[in-house]
Amino acid sequence: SATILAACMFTSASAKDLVVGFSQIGSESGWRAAETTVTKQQAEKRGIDLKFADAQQKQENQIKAIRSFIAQGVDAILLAPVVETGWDSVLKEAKEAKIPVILLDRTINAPKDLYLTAVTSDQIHEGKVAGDWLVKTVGDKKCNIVELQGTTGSSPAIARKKGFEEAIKGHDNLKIVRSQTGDFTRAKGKEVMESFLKAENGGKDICALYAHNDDMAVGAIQAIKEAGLKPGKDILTVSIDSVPDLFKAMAAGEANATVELTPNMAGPAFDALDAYLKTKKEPPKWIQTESKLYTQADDPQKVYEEKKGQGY
Ligand code: GZL
Repeated sequence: SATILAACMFTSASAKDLVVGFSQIGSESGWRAAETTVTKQQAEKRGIDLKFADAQQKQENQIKAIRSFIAQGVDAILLAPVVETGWDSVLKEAKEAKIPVILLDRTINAPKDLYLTAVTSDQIHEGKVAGDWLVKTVGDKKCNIVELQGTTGSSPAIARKKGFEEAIKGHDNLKIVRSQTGDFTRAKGKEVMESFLKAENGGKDICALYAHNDDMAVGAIQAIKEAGLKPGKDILTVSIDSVPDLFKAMAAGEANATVELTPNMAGPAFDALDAYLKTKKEPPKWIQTESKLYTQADDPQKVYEEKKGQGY
């Protein structure tokens, strides 16, 4: 009857009444692709109408996307900021339009009143966990380290470098001999690792690789094998994200350690948004996600299978 039809229309309309714009960096890594998948799943589950924009890792595309979301009059904006700086003016426009902005997985250098909250890991801690593992693993043996940095100017690249250096400070047998950005991608990680190997006596002088994400480590592992060395044995590897392909390498003895980063930043973000829209009470400025170390002792094959179901 008309009443039932009206009721159905009302419920479906209210279920879809929250419209959220998501300015995503791109799909530079397996982790980033999983974050996109999980964010879409979380929106679907909550009946949120998600407007998705992929910036191909360019800040100007993210700024354009935010402006378009403002013009559309969305209820909220999710932003995974490719770099830390350059956001003030566009976020002021969102604030003037009374559209709350939530940061996902990276932070920015901007006044805190320009965003509602940031859902991220503690990226200094991630670097420290990685460094502490290497310190413990090499003992007092001389260990020359090469470092593949994340995207230049991004909060994870800055923080993960800082945390790792804190961990190895005071252990003079550990030294970072080469450090360069691989832009968080497999291809660039492989290319830069090839140059490190050439520059370091074919890799014979390299004891360990620290990569700011697993995708660069996976690319570097390929380069190490092509140079005739055994990754995981001749050159130890430690990286961050805990994506399935890193566990595949670990199960083959070709990778040693990874620090987990959940791809589900959107769940806590949507929960905080929901509470804020209902109560108008601001959430804390930082919602921290956990970091866990995995090594070859943690049944990597089993973890690989489990990870395949988590958006990867
Ligand atoms: C970290 C996130 C990083 C991942 C990379 O929170 O921003 O970006 O570690 C991704 O895989 O490129």
